[in-house]
Amino acid sequence: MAEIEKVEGYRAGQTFPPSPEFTAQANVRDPHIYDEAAANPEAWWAKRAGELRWTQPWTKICEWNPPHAKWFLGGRLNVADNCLDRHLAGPRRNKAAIIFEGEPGDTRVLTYWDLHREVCKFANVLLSQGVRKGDRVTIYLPMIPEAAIAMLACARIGAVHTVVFGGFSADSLRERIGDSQSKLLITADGGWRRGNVVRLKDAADAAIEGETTIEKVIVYNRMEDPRHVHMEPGRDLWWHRLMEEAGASSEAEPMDSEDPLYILYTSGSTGKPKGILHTTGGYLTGVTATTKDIFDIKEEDVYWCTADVGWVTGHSYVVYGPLANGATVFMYEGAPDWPQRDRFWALIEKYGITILYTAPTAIRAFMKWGTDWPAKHDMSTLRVLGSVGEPINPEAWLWYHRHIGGERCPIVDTWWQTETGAIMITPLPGLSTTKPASASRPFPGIAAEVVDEQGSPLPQGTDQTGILVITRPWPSMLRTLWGDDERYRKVYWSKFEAQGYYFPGDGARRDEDGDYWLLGRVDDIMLVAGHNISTMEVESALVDHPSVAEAAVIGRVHEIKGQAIAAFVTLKEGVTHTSELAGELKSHVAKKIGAISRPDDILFTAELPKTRSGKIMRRLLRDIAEGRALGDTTTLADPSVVASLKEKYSEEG
Ligand code: 6R9
Repeated sequence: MAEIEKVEGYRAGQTFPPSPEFTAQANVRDPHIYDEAAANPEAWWAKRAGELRWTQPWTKICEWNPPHAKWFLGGRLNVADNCLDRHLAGPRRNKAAIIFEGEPGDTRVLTYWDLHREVCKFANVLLSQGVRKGDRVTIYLPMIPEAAIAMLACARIGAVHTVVFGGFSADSLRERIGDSQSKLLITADGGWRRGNVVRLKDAADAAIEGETTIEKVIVYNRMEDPRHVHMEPGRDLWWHRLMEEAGASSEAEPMDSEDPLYILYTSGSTGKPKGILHTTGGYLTGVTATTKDIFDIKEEDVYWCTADVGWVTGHSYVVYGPLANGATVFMYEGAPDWPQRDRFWALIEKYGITILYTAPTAIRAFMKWGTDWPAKHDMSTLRVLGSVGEPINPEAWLWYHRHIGGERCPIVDTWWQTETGAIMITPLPGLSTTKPASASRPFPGIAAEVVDEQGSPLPQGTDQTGILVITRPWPSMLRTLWGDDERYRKVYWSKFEAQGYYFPGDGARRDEDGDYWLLGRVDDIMLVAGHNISTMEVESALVDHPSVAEAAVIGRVHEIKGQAIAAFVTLKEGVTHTSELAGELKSHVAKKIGAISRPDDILFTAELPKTRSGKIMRRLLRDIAEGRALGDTTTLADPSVVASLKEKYSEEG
């Protein structure tokens, strides 16, 4: 297992129990909840669902017709009512629901009262534009409070939102609008990114040019002068004009527990994006319970999840989970290095952020920029740190622990997917003794297993790389793929059809203690001379070297070994790449995890190809290493990165 070594001040194999002070105040401190939930998962989830406000109780907890599940059948509730109205009766009424800072430094605070009013008014705007329960609404906005307002307003009237990340192109937006058959589009004239204006309205216009299902476009005026924005008469309407006329009284639509809440597209590595469908009662139960237990949310917390609302993390852990818990959510529009590389740390100091939830890709960038940036700021308010999106390397985990968490904050490394709706494998911060790079164990009520290709469980503590499966339905699971149930069955349920297991597509191992180690996508796991080697472990060994900032490893076809290991490496600032260093890195990996894992090629690069949510696209690196034409690059943050890598590889490789 990827163990720490050679990090100053830490021992190999060191584990991190929560401090007694943390445990004493934690929302969850009784380890028996694992047993309680395992003994009767349905009863346990029903208990968690009972923490929400239902306007009609359910008559049945779960109905499982593999691969289709329904939860809390017959129950009625409204997500916006639970996130807003429910908090207005008590002291939360005047509490900050959203604290916002834009990239240029503009700030806004919306109390629960304010947010409720805005959502009610916008719900009336949607109704006035002909949106009805079940209709799809596409949201294409920057990271501003209006994104949450638009989502909650849809939920309030029962419209199904589909949020498209504001960094996506007109083509991606067109495809998602077409697939969801949305009738209304909500966008803005623009947003800020590293001092530049991202012109969302131009992309929106291009996306609906010609044949489209979109009838109306509501445009939020974020930039200076609305007169410079092209508005199509009869189709485009200003958000602020509509809001001036909208009434503030609105009844939340009592939704059936299984009514759709949203569709969110995930770009699989191949094929067209999958429209993940989430419904109402089970989803809200999952995100509410996990937010409360895993982030240890308290009334006085200022919680910051740095994900954009365009990703599932933004749906579940910026908007629905925290607001359902009545938390104060901090929202920031821009880049972490604008105007300087300490923007995040400055924000933490300024707002007294107590809980930070971010991604390994961001942490590795911070490591690369050096410790002086965080050291400049007082971050003593922080008390819980979270990680999501990719396996976190032990080096990055320890850096986060020391330089951001001041060695006092528990780290919750949370494994989950757009499809799972809510966090599935995670520490509980007051209970779990964590190990750098292990996501600990399934959240109470979640049943997971690590199996071999045949679906037989692998013993704990084995060296063999297994496949992660979820063995029972859970409330926040996707219900299907929008308009393509066949693909839903095929992608997630056909691999272990006989056993009825959900197949997430990730490799994993379980150690002697029963802790899970997530090893990346199964497609990324290499087979070198008959050995399964996880790309993640080789990457972690590389990142463990003091010169390396980030690494991406792939297996390329090799005549003799089946696959050979190619590593794409970015170096820390100020380090020059030499062939000696390449040799040193190869030996470093061999020494750390064994000669079989020694990389055959090392290629130094300034950037790695990543998706817009920061995940490394190893598929494209395989295309490069095997000299193929590049596959689909539309989801890349910066397509020029792969083009220049391809050139470099053919020169050096
Ligand atoms: C929430 C989110 C899902 C995939 C997932 C896995 C990877 C996410 C992880 C992790 C290891 C973690 N992943 N969290 N791998 N440790 N803590 O990221 O959803 O965008 O759908 O991606 O991300 O490979 O299967 P999504």
